[in-house]
Amino acid sequence: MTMPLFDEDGDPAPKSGIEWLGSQACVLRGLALARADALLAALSIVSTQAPFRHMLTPGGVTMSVAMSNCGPLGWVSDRRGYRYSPVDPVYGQPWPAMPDALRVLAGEAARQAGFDTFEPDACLINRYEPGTRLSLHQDRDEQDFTQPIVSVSLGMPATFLFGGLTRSERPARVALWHGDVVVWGGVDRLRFHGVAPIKGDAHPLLGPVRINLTFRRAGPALTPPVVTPPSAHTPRRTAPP
Ligand code: MD3
Ligand code: FE
Repeated sequence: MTMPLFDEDGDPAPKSGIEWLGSQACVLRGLALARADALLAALSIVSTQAPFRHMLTPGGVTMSVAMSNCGPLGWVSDRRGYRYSPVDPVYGQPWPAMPDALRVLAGEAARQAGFDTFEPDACLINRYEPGTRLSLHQDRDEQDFTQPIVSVSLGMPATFLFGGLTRSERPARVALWHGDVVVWGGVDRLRFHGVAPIKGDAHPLLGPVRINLTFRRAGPALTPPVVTPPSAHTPRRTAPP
């Protein structure tokens, strides 16, 4: 038995499996597909509590990608710069909690890519409309570059630009479809990357929209508590006789 490459309408069959983009970067084709309904339901609740907004760049330009966040920290941009904040600046309230369905998917994806423990404290939610793009950049606002980044694509497809460690290196183009999950870490963590302008037909489930979830460890690394051994000069309390 072989898998048909096209369905009865002539559409290509969804891909599955793992594709390596770098030695520590891969696409997990369709990993989120079976869970898309649950993810979208969770996102709809989050975006009622923290609606999508167009942030200002430090240069005063309105970003074409609309954003929201969930989890302990959220990525924000304004005239003062880029940073992670525990508070949604629109309401002065903490960001909504990270739904379990999202956290569990991010952990599974990281593990499949070879990162055994990933405990994200930030989930940035990007919303693209046709014509919207994200120019080439590095993600360097996080405290710990040893932690991977997990990204989940939903809705309209996108051409992801996967560059090198310098801006001048010409990026590879990788198509990302609804349900694809990408993991980047280790030596690939600081690669330049971006998203080409979104084009094509509206998505059957989401309409003319692409949603990308980016999970990160933005704050301090989770390190085991440091145990200080008793010093030789500290008098030791002995058990009473
Ligand atoms: C490649 N978002 O929000 S995460 C972003 O489709 C962002 O919205 C993309 O880039 C989007 O900053 C997808 C992609 C990503 C994150 C970190 C990387 C790609 C990376 C680190 C190294 C190489
Ligand atoms: Fe990025």
